[in-house]
Amino acid sequence: MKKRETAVDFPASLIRCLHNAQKIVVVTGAGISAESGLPTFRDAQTGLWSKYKPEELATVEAFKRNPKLVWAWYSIRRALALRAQPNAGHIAIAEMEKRAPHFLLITQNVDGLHARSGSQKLVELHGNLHRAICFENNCSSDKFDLTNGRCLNCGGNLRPDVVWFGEMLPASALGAANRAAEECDVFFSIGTSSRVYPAAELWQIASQRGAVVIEINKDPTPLTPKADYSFLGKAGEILPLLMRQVWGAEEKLRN
Ligand code: BJW
Repeated sequence: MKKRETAVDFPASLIRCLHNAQKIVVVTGAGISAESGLPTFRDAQTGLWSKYKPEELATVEAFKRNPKLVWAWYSIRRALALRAQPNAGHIAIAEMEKRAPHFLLITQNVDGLHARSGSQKLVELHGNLHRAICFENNCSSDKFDLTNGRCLNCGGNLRPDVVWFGEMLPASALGAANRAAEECDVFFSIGTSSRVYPAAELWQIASQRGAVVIEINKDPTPLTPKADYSFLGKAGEILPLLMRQVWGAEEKLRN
């Protein structure tokens, strides 16, 4: 690691680098939505769900074993996501898109909060939990009973349109993410444990191609010691401060 700063101590070299950046890539994970009240993926589950590990629910095997259980878990998360509001971190990233000459936001999240905060140049690597697909056949979505997770066309189970462990990521999304990581000059990793591949490879691709890698995360990750700049703290607090210092005060970014 070349440098480590506290949350409010942004060095002049970083401010200059962001001012001059031509292509900025931002990768986010569950931590960016934590301040909107959504549990991160590896947070301990609470209540009814405390006996299940998310890693064990997000697989085809788990779904085949107990489709009702997995559908119920996603139904609760869908309802939570719909009730949640984008936070200052989401909004700062949407503002960054407007300032950078070229920009791409690559999210591992399936909650839809980035799009709701105004991000447009957005790739959803792991799908979106607000969409469903027929698990048995390629049936059309106008015959889905979303309440009970049934396809009314073939009678089969519905599953959320997300990427589970062991499944391939959508080729176009992954292709766009890889290309952007190869071409960017600044790469942000925000609110992700950087443990799930291929997303966890993107910062390595960017770094090998000479990009400046900046991490903003509450806890240290495998990326932390390798990042050019690492800020340990909440994205919803650090990002608006950084945005104001780099691109000037903006009404939207005020707390
Ligand atoms: C804050 C904060 C605040 C809190 N502010 N920060 C290479 C090596 C080893 C294994 C593999 C490999 N390549 C592929 C694999 C297998 C596997 C994998 O990666 N396994 C690892 C666990 C080792 N990958 C796959 O299977 C992928 N498919 C694939 O590669 O296909 C080809 C292939 C198949 C088979 C074999 C080999 C190749 C698919 C991965 C799909 C991941 N899907 C999930 C579920 C999506 C649907 C859902 O949400 O339910 O995606 S799993 C889960 O993890 C979810 C997340 O998007 C993803 C990443 O988690 P994330 O976002 O980082 O969350 P957390 O909770 O881990 O971290 C949150 C962080 O935020 C923490 O660090 C906090 O500190 C921080 N935080 N509050 C800032 N306020």
